[in-house]
Amino acid sequence: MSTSPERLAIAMTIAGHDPSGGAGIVADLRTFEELGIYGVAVATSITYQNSVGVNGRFDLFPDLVIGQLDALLQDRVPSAFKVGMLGRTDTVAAVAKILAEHHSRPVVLDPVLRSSSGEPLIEEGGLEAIERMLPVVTVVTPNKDELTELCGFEVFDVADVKAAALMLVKKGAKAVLVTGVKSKKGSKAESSDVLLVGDKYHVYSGPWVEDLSVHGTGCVLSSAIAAFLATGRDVRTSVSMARNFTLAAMKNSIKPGEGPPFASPRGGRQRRPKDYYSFVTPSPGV
Ligand code: PXL
Repeated sequence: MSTSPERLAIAMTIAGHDPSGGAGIVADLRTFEELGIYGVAVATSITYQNSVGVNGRFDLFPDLVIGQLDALLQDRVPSAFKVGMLGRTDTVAAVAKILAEHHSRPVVLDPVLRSSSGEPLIEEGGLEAIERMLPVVTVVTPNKDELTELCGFEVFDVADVKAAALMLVKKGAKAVLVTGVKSKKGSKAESSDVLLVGDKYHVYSGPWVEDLSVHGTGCVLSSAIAAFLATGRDVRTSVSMARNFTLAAMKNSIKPGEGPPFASPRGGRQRRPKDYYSFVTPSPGV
């Protein structure tokens, strides 16, 4: 029997569309699905990209974004929201206003400013609008570069990151997860993620892998946190489980194009009858 509508956990992503599926709403929906959560998706921008890079983008007008969002919310309020690329500054404000009306549901914000290949994914002025959104945010997940832009000073080590994360909590976020901070343990380089929940810090460290340029990790991580929050888990548990999920997605990355590999939400788990099919030359006609 199917899960009754009242009991079905739903997660909503509000983010850009990356047609190659490496990032954006496609990667978010794959993540929700893998974690047993029914996903719904509001597109904020159509990006023109493949695995190599971003050719361009068209940011949807706020009315188009809010139209999608309102339709979904009139039917059912999701158990958790994930917010990613928003494109336009006025879209950031419009989305923040609606989320404020649903403040009993957790919101994970991935403050997307640029693509992995360095193209801007938000209008000028968007950064300030994202900062104003923090009071409705449960967990904000900047990488080191996004954190630098959000807090206005360069962050180098775990101590700087802790101070910068505290600034974001003071601006209203309930928790901050900073990813990809390079630190040293003896002579070995480490990659650390720093979580600040309320006034408590948690540092997760692993070996630094120099050439680990896997695309879509930020999208998978933030969606996985939203998916675990949607099941009623607390922030610390959700972040910890989502980190493990994302590490598996990175280790089992997939390379569907000429550019860097993509994080694979399936994370090496087998699918029957077999994994992705190999390409065969299709025969013409029937
Ligand atoms: O990886 C950040 C990101 C997020 N969202 C969308 C993107 C990208 C990177 O390209 O296209 C839609």
